[in-house]
Amino acid sequence: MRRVLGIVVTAVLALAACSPAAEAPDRQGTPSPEAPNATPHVGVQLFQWPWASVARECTEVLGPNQFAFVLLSPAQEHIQGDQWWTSYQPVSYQLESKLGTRAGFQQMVAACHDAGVEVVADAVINHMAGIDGGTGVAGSAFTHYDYPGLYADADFHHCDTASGDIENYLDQQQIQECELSNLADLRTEDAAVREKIVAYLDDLVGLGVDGFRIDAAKHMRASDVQAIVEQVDGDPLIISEVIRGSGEPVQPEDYLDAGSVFAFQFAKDVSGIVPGGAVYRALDLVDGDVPSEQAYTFVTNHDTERNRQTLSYKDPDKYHLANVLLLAVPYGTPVLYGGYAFSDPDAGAPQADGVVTPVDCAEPGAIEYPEPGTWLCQHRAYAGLAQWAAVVGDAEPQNVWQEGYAVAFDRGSLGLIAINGNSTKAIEPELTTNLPDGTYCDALAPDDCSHEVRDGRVKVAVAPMTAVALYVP
Ligand code: ARE
Ligand code: CA
Repeated sequence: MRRVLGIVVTAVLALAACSPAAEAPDRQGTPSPEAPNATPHVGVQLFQWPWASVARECTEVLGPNQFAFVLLSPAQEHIQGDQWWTSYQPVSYQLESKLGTRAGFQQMVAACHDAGVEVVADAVINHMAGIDGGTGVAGSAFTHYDYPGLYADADFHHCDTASGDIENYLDQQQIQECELSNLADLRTEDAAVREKIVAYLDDLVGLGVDGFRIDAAKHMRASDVQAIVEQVDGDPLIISEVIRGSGEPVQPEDYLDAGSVFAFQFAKDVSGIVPGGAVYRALDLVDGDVPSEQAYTFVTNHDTERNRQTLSYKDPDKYHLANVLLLAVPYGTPVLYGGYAFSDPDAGAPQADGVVTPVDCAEPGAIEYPEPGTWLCQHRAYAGLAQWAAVVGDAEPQNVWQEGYAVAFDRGSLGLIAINGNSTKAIEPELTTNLPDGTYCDALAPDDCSHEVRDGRVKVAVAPMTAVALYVP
């Protein structure tokens, strides 16, 4: 589907290129008949958001701002506990969790689709729970290797490291057949296990889910992941989570036959470029380690914001510019992030009686040091830039300008962005641009419509650690 959209944008750009500048809109918000069709491609991970809140976000924010998809937290029944990571310890494949009920899930998918937003579920299929036993949040009793009606002891690997855990990431067999933090490791090579997993994923597809994040994909053979996803109904988008570890025998590229992968390398690179002041190197980011069409790029996810391997809301200015770069450069499919503030990395989202309470977003950027448990909704600050990204599509950077720690470029003839990575000095360059003459608003500050393009030139004032993004609406 995304490939088809790619063709559409190319056609639209070809048309736009033919339309004389004089016919272009001269004010943002009053598109002319020649205004381009936008191609949404930006997604957002709404970490630990309950289904009802996701539904509302799709309707009120994501759809209207041209977000393409939302990535959910796991939907299946899980162990009890206040920590967020209970979501990653499945107990059964019933869609009853701290994030909502099966009916709520179904309503959420429908609401998102009505708003034009696709839904990507988080599929935890490498393992079941990591504790000795208990009762899941929907009432299913289990022990470590026994999930009545689903899996029994023979469905799990029992590897021979001393702890039963992965102890050496240089050993492929350990990575894939030992336990990741004591999590009961499914024999994903067995037909009977695959059948159960496929039935679970088919159930989600039946509810309208458009794609899957494959959690801990590194810990399943790439051939297992491929065999499983090939059996799933329809043609869902597949994004495998395979963190590149240097020298490790299992790497993201091994999973490209099964679909796409998360681009952890991009997250690390962008998190290195911004604090080092090398924002001018923005366009180097397009040389990613996996092909652009199969790379899902991000600045942070729920793991890296906790282990500090990438920038996060805890680095306000730098995180902001990293998110700008994420959407500005033509590499991969960007995934923004919306989570909650925390001081204890284990702390779950605000909840009552084991159920996450409705999301109440803080004003974007309003609080520098938010209280733990504050819903940050970081993605909302980029709603305008998501529209910018939808309009520029996959157009190449042109008219690249660079000075000190700042960089600016057009994306084709429909959008321009200027990014100032200097932490103390404002800039005000006069740039050459392909944008048609007119008055433009800043996608990052929609109330600022002071930007005048005349004869292919535009002067933009950019404060330290901020950006200005203009586009043809
Ligand atoms: C929790 C407790 C553990 C306890 C376990 C079982 O923290 O102490 O033993 O429960 O009771 C999440 C949390 C874990 C949590 C788990 C289950 O992060 O803390 O364990 O849920 O509740 C590797 C994997 C990668 C994985 C990361 C975390 O390759 O797939 O570790 N990421 C996904 C999710 C996580 C989730 C899981 C997988 C499990 O995104 O949120 O765990 O479903 C190098 C290697 C990487 C390795 C990385 C970290 O970089 O190259 O491969 O990532 O180190 O170890
Ligand atoms: Ca495994």
